[in-house]
Amino acid sequence: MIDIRYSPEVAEARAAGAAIVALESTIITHGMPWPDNVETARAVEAAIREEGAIPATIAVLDGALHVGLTDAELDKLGRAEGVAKLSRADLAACLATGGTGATTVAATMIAAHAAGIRVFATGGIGGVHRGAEESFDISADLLELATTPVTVVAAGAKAILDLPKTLEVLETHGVPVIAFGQNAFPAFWSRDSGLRAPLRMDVPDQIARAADMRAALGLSGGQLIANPIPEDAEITGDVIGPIVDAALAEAAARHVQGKDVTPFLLDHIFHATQGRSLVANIALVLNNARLGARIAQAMVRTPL
Ligand code: PSU
Ligand code: MN
Repeated sequence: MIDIRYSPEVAEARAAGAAIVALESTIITHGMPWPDNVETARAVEAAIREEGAIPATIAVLDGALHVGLTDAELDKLGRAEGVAKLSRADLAACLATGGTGATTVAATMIAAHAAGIRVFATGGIGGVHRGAEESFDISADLLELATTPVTVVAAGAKAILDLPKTLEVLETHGVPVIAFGQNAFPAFWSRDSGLRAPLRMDVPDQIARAADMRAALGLSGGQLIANPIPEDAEITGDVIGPIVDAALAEAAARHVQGKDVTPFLLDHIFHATQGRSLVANIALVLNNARLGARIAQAMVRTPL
């Protein structure tokens, strides 16, 4: 059995059977610059509490798997440089060697499941990168969604990815992709990717029931809830599209590869938009956290 370090708040919530929403830490260490990263992480936790659930930010600190970070731990992680980015392939090795690392969507799902947490809110998931037919770069997040029974709330996937291929891979692996409150699959900064989402639901209760039905059917894996960015924070495709293309060209020119691709692109787009991409990013993460809290409560009301 893995020794999980629960924060006092999360330990209390577990004992009380309260609704808990997991949060990833790669978004803190690799997704946003300091100090916006720590401020956003705190605001996201506060939004979950406001909605009546308890946040559990997940990370590996000095070889221990933490579910729920104290204020001091969150601050230290947010300021740290060169923190490892942990996906399914790296999590166990980091724990075994006493390392420190931030969890991606895939690793956060694994840890949340180990802690009995069924809902996880984030910004965007990894997916099939553009040019994957050459690079084979497909995020482990997609296979994790096919394997681990956690409902992940995200604002779709970024236009830095190949969205049609991302949806195809999810379909192949039997992952339900459920747009919340609209028909279109959202594209992170934009509400509409131009692609139709395979499924749609309009109330958190249905999402909770769908998770229960998967479990009852003995289906492995989770579900992806694609929650569009709030209208007032949206950056439409015609504005962000050319910026994304320029970022991709720069990444190719510098031969950025593997794990470094997503953080490189995010940083490039942040500078190219004079920070507007970050403002949108913060708004959508908050929005996803609130929906995650509502789904977690629906799951607790009528547990499996
Ligand atoms: N997409 C975003 N923001 C992020 C990430 C993805 O819009 O911060 C992070 C998440 O932690 C995600 C990871 O799980 O990048 C995917 O990385 P990769 O493509 O290397 O699997
Ligand atoms: Mn990759």
